[in-house]
Amino acid sequence: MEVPTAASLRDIYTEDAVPVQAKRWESLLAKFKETYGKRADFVARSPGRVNIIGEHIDYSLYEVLPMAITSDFIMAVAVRPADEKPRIRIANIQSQKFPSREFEIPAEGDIPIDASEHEWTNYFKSGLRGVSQLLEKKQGKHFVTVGMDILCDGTVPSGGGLSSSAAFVCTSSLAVLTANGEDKVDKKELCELAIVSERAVGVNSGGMDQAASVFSLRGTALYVTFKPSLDYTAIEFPQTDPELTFVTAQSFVAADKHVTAPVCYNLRVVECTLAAAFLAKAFGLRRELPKDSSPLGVSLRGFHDTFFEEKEGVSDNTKTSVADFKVQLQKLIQLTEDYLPQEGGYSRGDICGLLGISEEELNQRYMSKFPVRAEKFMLRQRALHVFTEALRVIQFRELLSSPPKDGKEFIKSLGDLMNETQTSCRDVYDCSCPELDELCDLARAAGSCGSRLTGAGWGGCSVHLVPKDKVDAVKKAWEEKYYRKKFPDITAEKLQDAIVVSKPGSGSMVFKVV
Ligand code: NG1
Ligand code: MG
Repeated sequence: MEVPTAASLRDIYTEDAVPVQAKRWESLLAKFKETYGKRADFVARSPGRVNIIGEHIDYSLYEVLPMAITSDFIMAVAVRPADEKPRIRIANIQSQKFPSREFEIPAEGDIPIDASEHEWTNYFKSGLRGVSQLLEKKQGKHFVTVGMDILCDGTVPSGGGLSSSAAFVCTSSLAVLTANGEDKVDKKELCELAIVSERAVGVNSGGMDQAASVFSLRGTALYVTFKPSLDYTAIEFPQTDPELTFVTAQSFVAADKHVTAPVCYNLRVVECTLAAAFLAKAFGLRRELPKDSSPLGVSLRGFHDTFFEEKEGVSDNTKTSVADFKVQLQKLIQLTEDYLPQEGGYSRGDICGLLGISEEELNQRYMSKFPVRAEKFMLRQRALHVFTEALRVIQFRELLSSPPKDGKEFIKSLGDLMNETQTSCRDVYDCSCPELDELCDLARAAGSCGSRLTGAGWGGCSVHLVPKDKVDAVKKAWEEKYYRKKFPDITAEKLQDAIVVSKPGSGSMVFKVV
């Protein structure tokens, strides 16, 4: 499975989007020529995503269901002459916000990245570093990548919960691979590389965003699995009456992970990992939790599989039927309620006591890669969210593959699951915020069947399942009761960007400039 080379923009965008995109691509290439005095060799491209269901469970290695959106990151590239020291010149169409940079590729060692600084080119560097490491491994010797001149243009709003970061990192990785002659890029390899690379920017992220950005196929959502290894299935939306539409609405509360990671995202990753270690100990599992691809190397999914292996003799849980897997999750929800009873959370002392390790060891093992700040770790709540959300994803998928005859009933059942996710994110996982809750309430009152935050939360974006005949009413409610009230000076353009009816778009591609 290779990353396709697009022959025309019609391979990438839907017919209605082609005229606008054609202008944008032409202007990118013209600006490239103006900036560097030569033509670009190719353009690499990866989209943002909206997550339909399966929030904050990718890093616990449970299945998720995102889809790519049409907003994307495009990067025009020319390879620099081979007879000079390799250097990178990188610029952005939005030059005020993202100033041009230039740096040399070191002849030895890794590309330096200062994750403590919020610098836009870090996302490029993380892709560059990832590719160097991959090619080094493949060739068995230090690999110095070629020099590149680059011009970028991204339409995924940054800090807006639609994964501009993954779009940028996936595009960068693909561009560096292509520039270095790896033009038959394997999609899975690219995706795995982008997942690990993005962690160099300071967030202990899961793999959903990169999977959606790389693998998506136009017109379908993507069911992403992480066990036994990264994989995906394209999921079609059945035709219904009324038609299913997904609408996204920005809260305009910036969810800046660089500032909030130690008390938000990275802390949740630690809490889920600690919950896995705690439960394994509480149940007296004999085996160590298996090492896996999750950010800290052990996960709730690893605990889940080991538990049923030891207690019920299930030797390969990836072969378990969907019905039995659901029963397992229900059992785990019950057991979490019994074995993680402390509603007020667990202190470092509580956790060390059970795990039989010192606080120093606890910090070293779980909190040294990225620092987190917390007195109490909410293990019960985090595990409950993860297990219930994993169950909702399975139920959502079951509904899509065998929809009830009655269209209204179908949409309502899907929507109920999305609403339950929002409740769990708000009350149990604590990753919503008043503005996101308000957008959801307003949408439901105006006819949305399912409303929830999408992406990491704490601001950013929301997603809503709205029957087509209710879309205008929902938009109007947001405009009047949210946007105009909170931002009286909002421009028509910004308002237009805030609300988007999302159509599932296609994944990463390269466009050779001829
Ligand atoms: P955002 O913040 O929307 O990019 C993040 C993670 C995902 C996933 C979601 C929550 C990164 C790059 N992405 O998405 O892996 O965990 O939160 O479901 O950190
Ligand atoms: Mg992101």
